[in-house]
Amino acid sequence: MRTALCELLDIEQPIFQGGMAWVADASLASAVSNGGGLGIIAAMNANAEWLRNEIRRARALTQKPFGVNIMLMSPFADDVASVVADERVAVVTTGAGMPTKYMRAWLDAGVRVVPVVPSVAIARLVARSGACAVIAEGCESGGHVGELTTMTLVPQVCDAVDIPVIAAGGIADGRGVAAAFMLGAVGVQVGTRFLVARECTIHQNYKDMILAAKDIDTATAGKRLGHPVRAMRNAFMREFVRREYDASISNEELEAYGAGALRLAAREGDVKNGSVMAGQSSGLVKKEQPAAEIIREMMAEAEALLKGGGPLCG
Ligand code: TUI
Repeated sequence: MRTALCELLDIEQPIFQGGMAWVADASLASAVSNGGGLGIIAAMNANAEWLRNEIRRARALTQKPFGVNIMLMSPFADDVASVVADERVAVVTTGAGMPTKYMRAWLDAGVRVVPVVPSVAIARLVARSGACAVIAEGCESGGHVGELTTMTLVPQVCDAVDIPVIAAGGIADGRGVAAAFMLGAVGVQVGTRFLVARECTIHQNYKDMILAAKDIDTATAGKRLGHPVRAMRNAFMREFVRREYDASISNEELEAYGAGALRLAAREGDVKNGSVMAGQSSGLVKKEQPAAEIIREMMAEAEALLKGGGPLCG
């Protein structure tokens, strides 16, 4: 299913893999790119050397374009932003803030900039400062989320900007892809379903928790700190929420309690005491599959629906 996004970024299918911290490394990103989508390495809180190494590893594993995601709250954001320009990565996506101060350097290096936006106002700002597309991410997503749902955010962002819009949040099968196109998006970003891609190197316990999830098994916490995060409900989440509502605990103490929790779950497999970030679509994710198969399946389902195979088209 080719759209304007495929022409813009030289990809075969209009599907981005979300830039998930401690998850999205060269292994997953190259598998998604080899499957025809846009694989993305998450720079997360890693330093410049780690990112440069992952970029080189991805280049050895795929000839196709791939991207890097910069988490703008990272203490290494300046350093990893420079690596993206130096290495002339095809695409950079950004999250958890405004990428304004890096735009000039990226555009001068020929890097295409695709920020994640949680609102119309931020979409307008990044479009004016040189973004070639935006990812409108609804609060169904895993990790750090805004207020609006995908259903309401995507069409409002489409109306507000002249650049292509990619929908994210809650999309894990062909029905979600078809719905995103109906809302005006020309591409989708998928995180949760790629957590269980065969080439995703996270701990099996994390994958198993996603595969067993029901619709209501995720929740958000951390609003008090200004950055609510969606993750699976578990012992860590319950304790985090208890501390969040305890006025005797400072914000610094609460931040400290959350630090390292995602790594603990994703790399060490402690899915009780770690943060198992995942989206509301976890309940739709049923089996571990190669990334290329996930892409093929989602896009074939979407294409069939968009050609008139929906429940009202009998
Ligand atoms: O960034 C994400 N998802 C993430 S980042 C992350 S790591 C983290 N760890 C602890 C606390 C917070 C984050 C885990 N998941 N998604 C993209 C995203 N960007 N969602 C929301 C935004 C966003 C929010 C505000 C983008 C721009 C923005 O600008 C306004 C501002 O105030 O800067």
